[in-house]
Amino acid sequence: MTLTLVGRFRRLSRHHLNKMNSIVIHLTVLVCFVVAMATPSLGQAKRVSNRPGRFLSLPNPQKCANRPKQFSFRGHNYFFTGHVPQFASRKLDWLDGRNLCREYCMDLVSLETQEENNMIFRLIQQNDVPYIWTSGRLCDFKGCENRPDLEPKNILGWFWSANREKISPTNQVPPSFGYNPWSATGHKKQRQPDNAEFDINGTTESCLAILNNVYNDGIAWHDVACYHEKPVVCEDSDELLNYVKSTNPGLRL
Ligand SMILES: *[C@@H]1O[C@H](CO)[C@@H](O)[C@H](O)[C@H]1NC(C)=O
Ligand SMILES: [Ca+2]
Repeated sequence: MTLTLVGRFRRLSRHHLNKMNSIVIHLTVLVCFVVAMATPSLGQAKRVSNRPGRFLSLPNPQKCANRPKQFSFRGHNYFFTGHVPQFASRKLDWLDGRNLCREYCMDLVSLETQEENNMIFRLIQQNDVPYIWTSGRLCDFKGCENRPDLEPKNILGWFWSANREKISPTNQVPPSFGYNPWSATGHKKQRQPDNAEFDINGTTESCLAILNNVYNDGIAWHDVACYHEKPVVCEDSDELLNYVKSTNPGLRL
């Protein structure tokens, strides 16, 4: 059963990756700085306008070698900021959350399978965590235009920024899942993603958070404006680990 699901997921991933070839090329370059740049252009500048241009952080080899490893899944290590003494009270906006993880050769968690999603839902439930950020991101920044394959954006425009893998159509049960992880309700009493804050004051809900029963809806995925501050779960980034490994021979990661 597990093997079947794994095989099915791998095939699917490859299929996705094929479809993703062009977006990967764009995103590899673009995600590196446009996501950072996109924040102000999405109307979220008010809260961060006193900060200079924001960019993705580079990994710190020492931090990578000593990164917190609280639990692991399929060869990746993870940590929850709430359980790291020095970060226990930290709440970060989405980009700062990515950057905290990235210094440790990690990135915000990506939830490509039900098994991994259940593991994170359990962490949230057992520790009564109100919400966390994931690496999920709406492709609504520069470089995402003229992409019929990403339309309509609210259904087909989501991806995991940590590895640039596409997220299944938001209105369907993802292939490796037995349920749709997006909440069936929210601020507008509609299925997520609902881009609700845009209707309130024009701020796009471009980032994927897991909320714990905020709308009496259990633990579920929501699109949320990226400036909100939340604790995060970091997950090993193969890309950053490989980069630090190749530039620091002998370093034990
Ligand atoms: C938009 O509305 C939300 C929810 O009321 C509020 O928290 C946020 O500060 C507002 N943003 C702006 C830019 O006015
Ligand atoms: Ca929402």
